[in-house]
Amino acid sequence: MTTITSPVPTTHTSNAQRRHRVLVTRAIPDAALRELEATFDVESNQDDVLWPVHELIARLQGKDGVMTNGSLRIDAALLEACPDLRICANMAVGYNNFDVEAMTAHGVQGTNTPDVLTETTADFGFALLLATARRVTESERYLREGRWKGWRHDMFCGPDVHGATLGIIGMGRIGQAIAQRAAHGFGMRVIYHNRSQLDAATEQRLKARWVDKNTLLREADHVMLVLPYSPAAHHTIGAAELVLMKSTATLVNLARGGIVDDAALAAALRERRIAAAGLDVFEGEPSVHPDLLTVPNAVLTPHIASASTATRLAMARLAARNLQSYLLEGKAITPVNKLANALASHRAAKA
Ligand code: 8YV
Repeated sequence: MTTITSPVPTTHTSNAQRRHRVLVTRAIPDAALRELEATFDVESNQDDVLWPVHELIARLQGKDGVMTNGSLRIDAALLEACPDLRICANMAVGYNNFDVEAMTAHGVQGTNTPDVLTETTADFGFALLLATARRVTESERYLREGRWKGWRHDMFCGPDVHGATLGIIGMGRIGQAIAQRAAHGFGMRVIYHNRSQLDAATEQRLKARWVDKNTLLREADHVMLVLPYSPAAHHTIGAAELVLMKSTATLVNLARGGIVDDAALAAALRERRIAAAGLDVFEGEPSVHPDLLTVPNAVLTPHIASASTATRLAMARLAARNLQSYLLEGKAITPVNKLANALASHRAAKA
């Protein structure tokens, strides 16, 4: 059920006239919702109804802030239609759902949830890597289907993870947390590709070496994608890149749908041009390319890399704190855009 809590006067509001109004577009952990309700008049959606855009826009009228998730597009058209909006707090570290330029032009602050999900997401990177290389889900299906008749020396053999070469594309916080696990937990050789090279001390700590993308694809036994989505990152891995990979290699995509050309990947998997893939994100999700659903050598999960109970709560709390800090004190905790003059000119234009 959608609820609108009744207005309660608070000393927090700067003009002390009214409590700020906030829309939470999807269900969030109850504890985070209670924290928001202590400060704001909150319209929530704990039944997790997917609102069409016109309904979302209607609900945003009179709202100062909105908590979004990574699949809700915030663009110029929506901002035009919601002139009261001052902040969009994404409950996600990725914010490719934001048209940041349009938000800045409209004087709307954007925020995300970095750091709180780094370790949980890196854990999941390893879960997918191990499941993919060691054929965990494929062999489980075989067992459940009653096809297991006894031991064979080559049953579900796959490549080793320990001691292998891991190629990480995207060496931000999550990439570094994966490198840490790889080098220190699994004795892997880590090579990485990133726009900027890490400083020497960090490279040494992570035992990681920068290489160009093609070298990474040729040398890696396992390739892990953790770069943010941008138009420039679209199809970072397509047919041409898959050709460079070893036939025994695996590919893990933890990043965003669209970074991999899913059709090209499905063809490479079907033809065994690479050994296997582990995918948590998909082009056009929640739809999944039909060919990926039928190849046996793909481990497919529904965008759950950050889904530990504690981390999802931490993400919601950070998004809530961003709303509170910005609306009550004028300063976001983890901003993704700088408003500066844009905010002033927007306010002037509205006055
Ligand atoms: C989110 C994610 O669960 O943080 C991100 O960027 O991809 C996930 O942790 C997802 O975006 C839903 O908001």
